[in-house]
Amino acid sequence: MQHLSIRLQTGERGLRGIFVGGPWADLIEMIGLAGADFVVLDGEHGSVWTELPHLLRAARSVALPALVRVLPRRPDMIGQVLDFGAEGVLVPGIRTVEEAENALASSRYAPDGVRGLAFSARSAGYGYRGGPDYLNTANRNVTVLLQVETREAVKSLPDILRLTGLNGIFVGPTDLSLSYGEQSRQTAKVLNIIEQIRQAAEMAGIPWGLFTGTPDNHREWYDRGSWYCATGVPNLLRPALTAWLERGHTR
Ligand code: 3PY
Ligand code: MG
Repeated sequence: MQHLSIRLQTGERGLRGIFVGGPWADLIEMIGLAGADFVVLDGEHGSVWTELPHLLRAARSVALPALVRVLPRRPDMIGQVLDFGAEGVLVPGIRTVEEAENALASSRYAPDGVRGLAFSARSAGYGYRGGPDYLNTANRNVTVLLQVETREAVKSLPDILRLTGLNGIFVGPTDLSLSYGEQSRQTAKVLNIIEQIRQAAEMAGIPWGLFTGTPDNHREWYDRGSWYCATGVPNLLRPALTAWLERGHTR
């Protein structure tokens, strides 16, 4: 399985991800077999926690890189999900450079960070793949995407983009719109802010991407050079359910 961090380092763009909010191992396998580039197991707004280790196994079985979205301002959760075998983390709700630094440091072992080490963890093959080889590659292979979805993060963006170890930023248009007093992620104001974020990331040479609700929306950002976009299972299912329920059922 090629690590997401390596694909991004080589400058690959247009990666496609799916957020999965429930404990559905079969669905994760389907998403991998369908050819998605990564999956985000949503521990912020979803109910994945009880099954997380099994969901990560399902992703691994179809060579699908899995990021876990942890809770905001809970850097202690980061090492835990990485120990379970997550490929990386998506960190929501970042507001300040310090919060961004904490998230990055929690994702990497010393000397790059402060992640706690246990070779007995699944990430180190329960000790079978531990030792220097593991330590030398773990920091490089992990993917840490920080969400830019608050007004404060937009203000701190130039400093956040300079942080060592940042694999990319991920815009959360929904929270961003709320943070700017808007009630839709499609307003001119919100789109303008996302465009400013895009330009700042491009100038800094940092991968950027965002949550896209519809295929058209996805295509638009893909054409603008997004490194990755992701949507959620409900966004995929709603139109399919409506179409199936309505087609051929006119009473
Ligand atoms: C948002 O739009 O706020 C998100 O976090 C999408 O993942
Ligand atoms: Mg959000």
